[in-house]
Amino acid sequence: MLEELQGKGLLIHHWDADGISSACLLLERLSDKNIDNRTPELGNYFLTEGELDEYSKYDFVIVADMSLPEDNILRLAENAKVFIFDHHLGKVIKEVYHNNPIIKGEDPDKYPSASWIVNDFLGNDVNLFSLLGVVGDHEQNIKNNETFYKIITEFCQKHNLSFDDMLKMVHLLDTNYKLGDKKAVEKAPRLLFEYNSASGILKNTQWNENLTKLNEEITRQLESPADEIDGIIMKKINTTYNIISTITRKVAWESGKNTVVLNTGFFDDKDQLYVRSAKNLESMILRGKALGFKCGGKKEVLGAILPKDKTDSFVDEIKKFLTKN
Ligand SMILES: [Mn+2]
Repeated sequence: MLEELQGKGLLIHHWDADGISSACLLLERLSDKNIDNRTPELGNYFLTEGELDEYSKYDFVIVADMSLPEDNILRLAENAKVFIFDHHLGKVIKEVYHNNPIIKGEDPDKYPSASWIVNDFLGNDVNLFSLLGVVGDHEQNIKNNETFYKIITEFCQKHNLSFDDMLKMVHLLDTNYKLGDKKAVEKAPRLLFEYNSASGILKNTQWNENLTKLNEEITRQLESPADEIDGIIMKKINTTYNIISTITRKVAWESGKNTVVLNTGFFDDKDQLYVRSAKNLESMILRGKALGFKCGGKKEVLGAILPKDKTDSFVDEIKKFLTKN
């Protein structure tokens, strides 16, 4: 299906290890085509007007590991053939080729990453890139998925790798977006298939330097004191790095308490908010969406991007929600 594509193509992929691995697999298969790859503005789960405009010159567009809004997809489909490979929740877009087993009711445990879905579609054997996406999206938790942990373990044994090597590789890939380096994210998929091996990835000097820098910043931010109000840990940080999820996880796991982290330094005009709680946060995620914020997460995690003048009131609502019985 992809092999028959004509003209100039664009691959739009998520900025994380799964998005990069999925892009690598697609670019490898389409290496005889004229194809560019881009990730959206880091932190945006949609395309801007400028991006939509620029991307209207392509003959085909492939989207990997991202659930872009339906109106974005339909805009792209006005001029291009569009293909989506994804595993995020959302609804089927009938007008394009939409390969997302999860929204068609399949078991998410059988399709744990976009890289796995892409690899399956391409008819490849299990390989490093199909598994890096899986490890990237689930980290240690994949050990609870019997089928996939077995596949990963067998692959590692065969290639003389440990699970920690796999984790290290995804952490290295993720340094690019965590440092806010969109260009480096976009270079990564082609680098991956040039390396075509774990050792090339593990030895990438830039990514290793990035990882050291990020770890230093995370340690520094964790050392600054947090407030505790009514049993809720409230931590404010100001960093240009995209490390809020890591910070929140560490603070919450160490304290064992409901944790609210606010980063005022990532966007110029917006704040990043992250919440971890033992209380089911789904109603607050819906509340955030109803207020028009970019807001998502799962039962135990809420992430939101808030216009700076709305931050205080939404944080207050979260605090009230967490303290009421
Ligand atoms: Mn993914």
